[in-house]
Amino acid sequence: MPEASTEGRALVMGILNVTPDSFSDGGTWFETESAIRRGHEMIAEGADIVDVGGESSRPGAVEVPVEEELRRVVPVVEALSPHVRVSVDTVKEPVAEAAVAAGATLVNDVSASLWPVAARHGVGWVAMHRKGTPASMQDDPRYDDVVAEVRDLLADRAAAARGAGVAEIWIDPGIGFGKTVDHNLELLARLGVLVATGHPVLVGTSRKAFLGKLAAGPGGEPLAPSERLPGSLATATWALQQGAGMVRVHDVAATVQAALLVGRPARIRRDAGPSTDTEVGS
Ligand code: HH2
Repeated sequence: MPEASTEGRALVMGILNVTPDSFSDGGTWFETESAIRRGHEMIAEGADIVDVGGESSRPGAVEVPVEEELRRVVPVVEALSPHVRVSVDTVKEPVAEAAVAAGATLVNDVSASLWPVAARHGVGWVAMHRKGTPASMQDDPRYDDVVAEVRDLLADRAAAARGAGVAEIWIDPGIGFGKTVDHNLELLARLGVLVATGHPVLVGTSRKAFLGKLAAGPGGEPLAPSERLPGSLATATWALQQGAGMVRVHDVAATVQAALLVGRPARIRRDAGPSTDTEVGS
């Protein structure tokens, strides 16, 4: 199971939304040709996996009919899968099936319910936690203990998938899916609880709303998605340092650069003792 790239860093999954309405890149890669071009760009930037999605899961998103989702996703998966590992971001079984037939080898499933598809075809599966549906999930979500609830659901689903014969299972806390800012922060703070399940952990914080709110400060105007790169990098780096094996991001080049650094200072100190290098700015 691929939990590290050939460079010894954690994996970076690049987000490719072939949608008109995704919260950050909606409309940008909606045409098949521009989506394929963006996929190749992400490969050049170092993406280990390209995650192709044809339906937004942002709060309030409108459901896309199967035929339309297939039209968006399948040609892009077909074009990219000879060049890079491709995952399909869908909650619909027929779309997952068609994407796998077109070359996807990982089903990225925000509903944590499509493991039978992965089992049937011998591909990997990402189980993400969410509470509610896009229509309602941000209406006052509540938990007794968000970390325990997320861990228990994901561990149950992963056990079912393992029992069905799925060999590669990732778990994902589902940052922003039925969670307040504090829930997201608690999940990040105690990510080790998910890592301790023994399943590889995927985390997606990229450009999400809580980063815009936190950066604005109390009473401030939330930052737009395009202004959230610093928070995206900080939280991706944090997640990798806590033991996540993969991060899902819009900004592939910057994240690959950050991921290369994770754990490196500690390794250098351990291997070589204190540095005497005083070089500055070069
Ligand atoms: N977040 C989004 C979509 N899919 N999959 C996983 N495994 N983890 C996530 O955190 C996750 C996900 C939402 O982000 P995005 O795809 O950028 O937006 P939209 O749903 O509006 O297309």
